[in-house]
Amino acid sequence: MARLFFTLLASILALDLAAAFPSYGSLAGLSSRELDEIIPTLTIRSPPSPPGPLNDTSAKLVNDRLHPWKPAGKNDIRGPCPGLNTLASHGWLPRDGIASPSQIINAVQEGFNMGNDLAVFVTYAAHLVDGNLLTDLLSIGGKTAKTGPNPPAPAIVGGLNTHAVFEGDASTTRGMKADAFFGDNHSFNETLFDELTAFSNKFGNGFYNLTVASEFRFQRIQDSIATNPQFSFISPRYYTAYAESVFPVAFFIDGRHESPLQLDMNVARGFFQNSRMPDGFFRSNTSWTLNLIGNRMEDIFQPHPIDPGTNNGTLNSYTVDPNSADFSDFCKLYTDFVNITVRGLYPNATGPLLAALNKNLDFFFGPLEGDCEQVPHFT
Ligand code: HEM
Ligand SMILES: *[C@@H]1O[C@H](CO)[C@@H](O)[C@H](O)[C@H]1NC(C)=O
Ligand SMILES: *[C@@H]1O[C@H](CO)[C@@H](O)[C@H](O)[C@H]1NC(C)=O
Ligand SMILES: *[C@@H]1O[C@H](CO)[C@@H](O)[C@H](O)[C@H]1NC(C)=O
Ligand SMILES: *[C@@H]1O[C@H](CO)[C@@H](O)[C@H](O)[C@H]1NC(C)=O
Ligand SMILES: *[C@@H]1O[C@H](CO)[C@@H](O)[C@H](O)[C@H]1NC(C)=O
Ligand SMILES: *[C@@H]1O[C@H](CO)[C@@H](O)[C@H](O)[C@H]1NC(C)=O
Ligand SMILES: *[C@@H]1O[C@H](CO)[C@@H](O)[C@H](O)[C@H]1NC(C)=O
Ligand SMILES: CC(=O)N[C@H]1CO[C@H](CO)[C@@H](O)[C@@H]1O
Repeated sequence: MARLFFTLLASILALDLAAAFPSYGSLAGLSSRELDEIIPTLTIRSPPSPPGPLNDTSAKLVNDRLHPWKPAGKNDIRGPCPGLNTLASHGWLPRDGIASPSQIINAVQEGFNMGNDLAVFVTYAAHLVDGNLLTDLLSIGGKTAKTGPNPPAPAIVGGLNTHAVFEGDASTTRGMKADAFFGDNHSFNETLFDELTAFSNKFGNGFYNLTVASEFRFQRIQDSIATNPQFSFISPRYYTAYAESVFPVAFFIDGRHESPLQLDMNVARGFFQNSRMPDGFFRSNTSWTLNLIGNRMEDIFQPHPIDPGTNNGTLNSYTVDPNSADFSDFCKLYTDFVNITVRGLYPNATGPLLAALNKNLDFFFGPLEGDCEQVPHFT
């Protein structure tokens, strides 16, 4: 009797777990038992090859009649990225914030003129750690608490808020002190935005430019070293932090007025706080490739070079981590991301999951073909 009861209970809980599992939830870190319960409930979609580059990369109206801003509805997901939030709130991405990698690549290219190599690389990096590789779906935010018995650590099913893998410490405008240690990590923070404005006044004559970006990035790192005992600033976060400091000058400036590269702070607020393009906004006139963004990252890094490292559990204990990839070796960013980050999330993948993993790893490698050596497929 008791046994029957527990068997019934277990199957109800299992059903609940599977039924509650969203199509965009990441399967990373789940046990084989959990995978056996969840995978049969998913509609598997074999991922298409990523879209190619735009044919026409000139500036054009992107806040147009077909892409009006609308506030996010109560079930619409938004996350830590003002670029993707804005694309969703203008309908360049599905307004609910759930998309396939191909949809994201098309949207960042069409809406902001992100270069194809950068779009493919960043999108598959995010998808590999935060997306569902079997349904080919990813959410742009909304960490979903895992329900059901024995929630594994991490008790999350993905989305771009998944801390420390893709999203990370020392953000520009997000989160209290913007580090996970302090709790909230993705909502817009007025105090931080005001600090950014003060830096723009001090170093950019009221605008955000690469000088402001450099000074503010440096200040955010110093602040984290002094206030967050667990501050971690190693690859891949090391790279994304500098890249994200460039993105506002690359993508939030109207493509008709890109010289000099300076961003009006009211326009910046629209994107960061309201996920909103200015009326009549034209996308950049430049296709921002990995190389172009990389050069501007150098501009931000050079005035205040800091090597990747971590605090060791106490304040002001920042220690360089010689094992982390840095700007001198871009291929190591790729190799460690695959061999350490992704492998760590999927240590035992088999069957369709393993096949999907390897296929997405191929897509992720695409932009580096010819420059780096591909890591062998997982087996
Ligand atoms: C191509 C796919 C993209 C993905 C997967 C992505 C993902 C992310 C993630 C996870 C973060 C949070 C990192 C953190 O601060 O902890 C972020 C931040 C950011 N993203 Fe994106 N992003 C993408 C494209 C873009 C585009 C096209 C833009 C600009 C139009 C953009 C602008 C930014 C900015 C400015 C931040 C920093 C926000 C802040 O620190 O306050 N991103 N992105
Ligand atoms: C992967 O397999 C190893 C060895 O069998 C096991 O110790 C580990 O818990 C498994 N990891 C996951 C996430 O299932
Ligand atoms: C670009 O042009 C090629 C050849 O004309 C065409 O096949 C392709 O669909 C175009 N791509 C886009 C995104 O319009
Ligand atoms: C915003 O960040 C500031 C400075 O880090 C912090 O003191 C404040 O509590 C944060 N506000 C919210 C609403 O998280
Ligand atoms: C940023 O703006 C300030 C003030 O106008 C200017 O001195 C500085 O050279 C600008 N930086 C860049 C990289 O254009
Ligand atoms: C974009 O606009 C800037 C400033 O007007 C100009 O210097 C640059 O040559 C343009 N780039 C392209 C690709 O048209
Ligand atoms: C952490 O670093 C500080 C300062 O460098 C050092 O005094 C301390 O012993 C280190 N603590 C640990 C646990 O390594
Ligand atoms: C990555 O891992 C694979 C499989 O363990 C190994 O063969 C390869 O040498 C590793 N690559 C690097 C650069 O560490
Ligand atoms: C790790 C962490 O701090 N996560 C927090 C990120 O922000 C969300 C939404 O505010 C919180 O619910 C998480 O606890």
